[in-house]
Amino acid sequence: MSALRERIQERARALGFDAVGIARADVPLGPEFERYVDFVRAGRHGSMGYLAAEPEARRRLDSEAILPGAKSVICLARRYARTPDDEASDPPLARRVARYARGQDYHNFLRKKVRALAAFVRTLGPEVRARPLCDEEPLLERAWAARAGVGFVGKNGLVIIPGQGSFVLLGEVVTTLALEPDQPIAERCGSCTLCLDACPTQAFDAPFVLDPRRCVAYLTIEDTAGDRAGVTEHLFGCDACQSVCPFNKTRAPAAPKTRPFRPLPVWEGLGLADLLRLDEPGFLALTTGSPLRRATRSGLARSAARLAQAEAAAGRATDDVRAALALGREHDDDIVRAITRGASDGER
Ligand code: B12
Ligand code: SF4
Ligand code: SF4
Repeated sequence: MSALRERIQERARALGFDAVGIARADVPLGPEFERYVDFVRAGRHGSMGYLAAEPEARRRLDSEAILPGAKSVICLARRYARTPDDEASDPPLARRVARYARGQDYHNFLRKKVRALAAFVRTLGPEVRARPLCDEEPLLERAWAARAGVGFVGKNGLVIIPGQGSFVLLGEVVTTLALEPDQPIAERCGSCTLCLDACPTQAFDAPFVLDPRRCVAYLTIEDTAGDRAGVTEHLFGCDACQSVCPFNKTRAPAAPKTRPFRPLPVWEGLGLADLLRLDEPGFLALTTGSPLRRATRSGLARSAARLAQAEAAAGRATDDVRAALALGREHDDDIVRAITRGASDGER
């Protein structure tokens, strides 16, 4: 069994994964699932209705929804932190976007790698089944990664890998192959509360307990019907609770490893007004291959309008901000119009 483990770990690293851990898939989650149940009961999923669906799949991986007969889950992490030198040249508007989303949509290339590992696992025994998973299936990826010892869940709710940080994306291969599991690692936050204090919208009800309905990532990505009240600095997603974390002060990987996460060429020279000028074909062209597609055209326009409003209120009404506010007042989305009509042009 340990020879198989080593071969899997070796292949995962060759595919570019930075951490690999194995957990038993035939033992359901316990307290982690109870937390999920509390989460849904409290309505914390907000408009993310999919989070409340298929609860059984979130408890166990050897279910109909994931993989009947599953014995092991291979949990994978891929880093996306870039060096400060590399980030220094990011276009201004791209800096208002969470680091994971400035470049290519990670789902496309990460899924290919998770699929490649699943294909390899299938060769390791007769009739071995293996299912690749990455982000979209109804499972608690962080809870499984923590059980597999990939890292620990920090007070900011993110999986942190000691020595590598939390700027990582997770994926899994669930398989019928029985593999020796890894041990979970202890939580190491200690008395630190930097992430809780840095959250711009006070989205944590308690350490480890996030209310997504107040999280900038929810407000700017998932809540496509909302008006983004309270968002002042972010266009899409947020990194505040990770940027301050001491575990992220570790050296970032250099290019080419992080190349897919460098801002796409479309960011060059792009301003807020450009986002408020987009028609549907323009939005589709701008967001080709980018995670920003998820925000929708009106959602992105609302975030741009909030940014323009906040910049003007702070006395930073550049030509771009003024043009964005003017375009917003004529926008076809009523919430964009409402945000920008209430904004002054910032002349002080
Ligand atoms: C929906 C979702 C969101 C929502 C809701 C997040 C939430 N907290 O529920 C929103 C849009 C807000 C969001 C934001 C972000 N997300 Co998100 N998101 C997801 C998704 C699709 C489902 C999460 C889910 O099931 N939530 C329900 C709750 C109950 O589960 P959970 O948050 O995973 O919490 C578990 C553990 O944290 C742990 N836990 C919870 N409380 C406690 C308490 C203690 C004491 C302990 C020890 C453990 C513990 O147990 C919980 C389950 O029992 C996952 C992918 C997936 N399928 O898992 C990605 C995922 C969690 N997101 C990810 C990322 C990168 C982000 C952002 C950083 C993006 C950004 N830069 O803007 C932010 C981070 C916000 C934050 N501080 O958590 C990564 C996280 C990688 C990592 N290192 O952990 C994931 C895993 C996607 C991926 N495949 O890589 N996300
Ligand atoms: S991503 Fe931003 S808004 Fe969301 S919990 Fe972290 S710091 Fe708060
Ligand atoms: S900032 Fe501090 S409390 Fe928050 S996750 Fe990092 S170590 Fe833990």
